[in-house]
Amino acid sequence: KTNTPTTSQGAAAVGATVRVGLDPAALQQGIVDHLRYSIGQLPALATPAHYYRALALAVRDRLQDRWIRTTETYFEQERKLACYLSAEFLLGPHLANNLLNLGLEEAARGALAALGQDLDTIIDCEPEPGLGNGGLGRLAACYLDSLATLAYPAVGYGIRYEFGIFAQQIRDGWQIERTDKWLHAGNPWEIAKPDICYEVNWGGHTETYADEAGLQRVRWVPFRVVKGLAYDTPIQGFGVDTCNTLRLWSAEAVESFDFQAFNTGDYFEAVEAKLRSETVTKVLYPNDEPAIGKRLRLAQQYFFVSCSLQDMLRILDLAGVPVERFAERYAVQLNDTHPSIGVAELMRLLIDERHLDWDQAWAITVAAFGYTNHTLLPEALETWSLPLFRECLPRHLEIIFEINRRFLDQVRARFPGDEARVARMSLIGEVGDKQVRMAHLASVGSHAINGVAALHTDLLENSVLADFHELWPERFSNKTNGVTPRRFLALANPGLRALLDRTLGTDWLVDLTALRRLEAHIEDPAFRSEWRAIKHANKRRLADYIATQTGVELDPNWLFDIQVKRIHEYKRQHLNLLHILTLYRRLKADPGLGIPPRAFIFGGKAAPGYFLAKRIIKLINAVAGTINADPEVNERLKVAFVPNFNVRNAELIYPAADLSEQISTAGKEASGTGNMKFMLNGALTIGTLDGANVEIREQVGDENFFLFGLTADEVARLQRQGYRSADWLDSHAELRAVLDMIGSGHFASGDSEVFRPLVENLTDSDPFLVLADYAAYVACQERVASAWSDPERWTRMAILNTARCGRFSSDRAIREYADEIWGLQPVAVSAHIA
Ligand code: CR6
Repeated sequence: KTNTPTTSQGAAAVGATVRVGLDPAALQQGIVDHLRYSIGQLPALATPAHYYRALALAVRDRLQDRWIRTTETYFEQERKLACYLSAEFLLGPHLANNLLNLGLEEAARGALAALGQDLDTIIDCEPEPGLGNGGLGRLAACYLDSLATLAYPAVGYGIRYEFGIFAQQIRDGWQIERTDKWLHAGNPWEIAKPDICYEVNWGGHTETYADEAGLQRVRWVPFRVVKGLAYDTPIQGFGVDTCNTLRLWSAEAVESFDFQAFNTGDYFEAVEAKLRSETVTKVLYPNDEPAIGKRLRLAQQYFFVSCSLQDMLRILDLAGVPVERFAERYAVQLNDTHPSIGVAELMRLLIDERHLDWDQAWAITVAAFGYTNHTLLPEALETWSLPLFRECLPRHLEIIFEINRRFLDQVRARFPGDEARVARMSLIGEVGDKQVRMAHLASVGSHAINGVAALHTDLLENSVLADFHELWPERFSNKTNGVTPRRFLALANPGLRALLDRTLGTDWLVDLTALRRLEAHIEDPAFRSEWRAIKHANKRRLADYIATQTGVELDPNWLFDIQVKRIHEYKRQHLNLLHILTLYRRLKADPGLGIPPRAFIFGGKAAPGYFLAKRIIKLINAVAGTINADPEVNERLKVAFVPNFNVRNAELIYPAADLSEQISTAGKEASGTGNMKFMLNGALTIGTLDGANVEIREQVGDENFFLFGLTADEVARLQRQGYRSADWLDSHAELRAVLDMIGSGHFASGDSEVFRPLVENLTDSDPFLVLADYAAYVACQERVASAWSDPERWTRMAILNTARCGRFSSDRAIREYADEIWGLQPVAVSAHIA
């Protein structure tokens, strides 16, 4: 396949060639028309932002026939549909991606040029839909891209947050959060479907009643009802006519006015009630791996899951398929526990509303659901306090009690007399205050449970979900994460894309294992030098961006050593800093020291309430300020913090990396996906044996991966034995000196308070074993420096990284989900309307 569309445009047959033609002239006409008829802008006064909207609308027109035809095809062919339930979809800008997937890039460039506009400038006008925090949300977006590209019938279901992830500014070195008003200028990609809406109950109590047949039934009498409205976004596959749907729900008050209250004169009470309803989808919780059991978060989860399941049932009704066959028509995947209330909600819908009996409803539920776990961190495993849960979802609590009663009977039958096990496995936790354990609900209610990298699945089976694995080993499997090569190579790295197309042809775009054929070119010096030129240009591009954003000037000839990801203690940005400061001290002591010049680049957001993470950002910026201004070291070291790491600037960052920092405490990072994006773009990894690093190293071979640090087993053992970070300090004078330097206020104009909490965290408890891994990390960085000093060797290793990244395509991951969990077949869509 190539990157041009494989079928004719459907509209041709209905005589609308001019309207949605794919040639530059037709596209130009579309832009001009939208500027006039949709936007109402005089061409002479149109800004790039106006052109962005006009082009986006013209491109959406060109998706429309495919989109409708895809929906129609699924409906007609009565095929199984994958429903990916996720509280987050970190989509990133749509325009460039849709142009790529439709094969319209050159046409768009030409059409705009004819109008005196530059495509890249126009692309930069798009506000980024940041409806996610990090890896988990971006994974969902990559999976949508692969599902459509592989022609799998699928829908993404989620929340249309009015404010996505906050925009990060850096002021005086500190993170400042600004609200993300991504919908401010409208969203040309979505189509509101006000007729697709559902009522969602909240609070109140339950009652029993006898139905016409005299059977006892339960009725939920809610305290409040909110309406969920569908907003659809097209998800166009690459090189195919399949255009799937992302359906996001927005909350609205049931009545735009409470007329009762209005008539009694309580106008403001009525308006307030309306506002309360609409807060449900106002804002994304900005916590990666969250711990907080907030009522509004539960409301968000229940709201979107209920709308989605009601939608599935409605579509089944429309197709005339009896509800008993729900699981034949839907595979419902839970992206972490966030949508796991779906297990109880589907039971409620089937029993209370469709009047199925318990056993039948339960068989359907378990057959339909699959659960993906994304974390082992105990503080990130979702639980809800029982009283809160009862107050918000009284009917669901009853259902969960009944699921639990039957489940624990099963456990007792299998393991007689083992009450400790029963307590461990219960859906209700009794340690301290009682809680509902969402990971247990998801596990009991799903026929398939998976982790997101081999090591992670292994740890899941042997720790957090060990009891469940013992009971149902057949439910468990691994599905190592993947990333889409369309966005993270073709779009992000046009230089490399061109080289690959020229060298290998274009099938790597839909078969990433084709990059293996690059290995045949590794020994070609001309190829290596082309490779280096591309990397150099990418580094220039990033250096320019960093200079405009931060004022820090970086030299593209230096080693670009990059760590971008959420700021978290377990990800150990502070270990990276300790290495930088070690080099800094060594250079200060010996200015003639022969170390290769390096630019250390960081980026990432901290949860607004995460005290230590915010201090780490401040410390990075403080160290950057000191080092960059010090002529004794700044010809060998520079440090930059890229503000507001997001999908858009990620596309500039990954292709510019020489070295990818994946240095989490072993056993803590479930998979990582940034590690794969760096590899795809030819960066070498320095990393621990954690998450998907393990598999990356397997693919590239030990000699092409900079490995250091304790293994997950060693970490666990050390912590069991009682880890004392002070022991590591005593034996390492250089480490002690670095920590003293941070503590002394050296980087804070003498203020010895700001960084004290960070230093004390390391010296007193060091929960993520930063000090234990310090010496190995510094030594490993010396191996990096020595490899870097041989550019030919480095380039060989870099090419090999790209060549061996085939396994980490989201296409591979999605095929595994489809084959092994969902039982899903691709469905060819042809947009040709005969
Ligand atoms: N924070 C994991 O920590 C993984 C992604 C996607 C995470 C990360 O290692 O790559 O999910 N977990 O599987 C959660 O969000 C709970 C993440 O992004």
